[in-house]
Amino acid sequence: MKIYLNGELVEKEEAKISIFDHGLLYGDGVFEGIRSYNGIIFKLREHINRLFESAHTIMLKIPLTKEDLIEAVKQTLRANQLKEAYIRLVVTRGEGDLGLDPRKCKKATVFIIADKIVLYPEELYETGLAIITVPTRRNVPEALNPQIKSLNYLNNILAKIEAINANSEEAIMLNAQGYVAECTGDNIFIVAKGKLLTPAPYVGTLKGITRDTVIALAQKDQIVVHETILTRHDLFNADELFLTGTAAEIIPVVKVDGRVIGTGKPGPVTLRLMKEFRELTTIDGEKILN
Ligand code: PXG
Repeated sequence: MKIYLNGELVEKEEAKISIFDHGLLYGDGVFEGIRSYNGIIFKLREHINRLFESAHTIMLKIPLTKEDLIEAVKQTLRANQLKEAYIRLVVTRGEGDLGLDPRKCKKATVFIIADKIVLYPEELYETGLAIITVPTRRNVPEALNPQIKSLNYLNNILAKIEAINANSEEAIMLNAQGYVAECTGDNIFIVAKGKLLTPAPYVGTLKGITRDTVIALAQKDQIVVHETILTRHDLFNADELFLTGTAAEIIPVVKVDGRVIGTGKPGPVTLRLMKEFRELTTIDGEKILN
């Protein structure tokens, strides 16, 4: 496996960074998880734009232009001869000293990993997931805005541990007020009375690229979409519920905290969006070879 590290492609064993890197010492950095389908990188520009926005908010200077970074992602995929891949793009504050002061970090560290994609079993897309709400609340935007895709994932990892302890594949996280925010690595949607509803980003969610894509597909299908405030009661009484994320794509949920959602089977709107999303991944994106 070849890793892109600070402008060079190196073997995995040689891809090493300093233990003084503030990405490691403090989680000071930003990242993206991107996917390629049959040699087409899905929504690459949207991911690059979000990376630059996250970096801008934390005042981290990415030492490459957007175009250079796009080229570096393609180069990494070509070097690994991967057509179906999960791509991890990471920019850290770089090497500093033991203090928090980011001014000590003279140059950001940039690396790109292109690996095989690990998928949920296909069966789960047919039967749907049973998931739970966990006690750990999503970070409040006033402290660490979930819209920043930072290397600080401990909040989500704590929630993931609670889900694992309860034998659940995913965890629904509420915000500090008790409204539904998102899952540990996925956004949440419900279908209620023919409308598609999802928590607004100000509730405390990442503005997922898959989320944006699903909103656009639904609007094209003339489905009314609301970015709003949702309670657990809204989830329990929804007609359909599904999660969205780069790795999971669109995955139906049929049970939340023991309550059956709708008919207990993936619903028609979910199935239609899943089909349309999969079609889109075959055509919409940046070709690796060009
Ligand atoms: N919310 C959070 C908190 C995320 O980290 C999403 C939603 C979905 O966003 P996209 O842009 O992918 O539609 C994410 C991104 C994992 C894993 O291993 C998942 C993410 C990030 C890192 C690891 O499950 N998901």
